[in-house]
Amino acid sequence: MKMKLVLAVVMLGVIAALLGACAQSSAIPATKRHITMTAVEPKGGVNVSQEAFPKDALPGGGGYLLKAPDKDGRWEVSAYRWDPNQIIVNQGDEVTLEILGINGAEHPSVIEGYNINFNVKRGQVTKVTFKADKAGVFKVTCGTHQPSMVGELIVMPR
Ligand SMILES: [Cu+2]
Repeated sequence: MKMKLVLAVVMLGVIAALLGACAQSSAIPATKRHITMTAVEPKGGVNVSQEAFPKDALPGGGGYLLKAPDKDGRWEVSAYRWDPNQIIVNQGDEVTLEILGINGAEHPSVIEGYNINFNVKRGQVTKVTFKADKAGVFKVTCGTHQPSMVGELIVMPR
């Protein structure tokens, strides 16, 4: 009986803490956000004498690259990515994404749901500025490098 009472008190404490955390997050005022990102292509490689070349092809779409062994037996694998891949803002924030192209000639892209189109070119910074007025999860999709170059814009509701 005593054990159940202790458990109930602990549970109430946890619920109160969670409610407090929720109340705090909704109290964050809208603010200007400046987030730097990069378009990158992390790569790994090895010699067939150490690791066999994979038998299965990777999914198509331009995002994954699997290079067959060269004359010396070295093979490589890479994927195009946004870094970071998830951006979390609060509804009402004025957001600027500052995106540098490092790998890949260009990345014609869209923030779905916001219908914002932009292009990131190697060696150049692309700035995408918008008001995050719609809450939800929105894909940030590069049309050239699928399925790997899809990020998420997460807009937390007020
Ligand atoms: Cu791309």
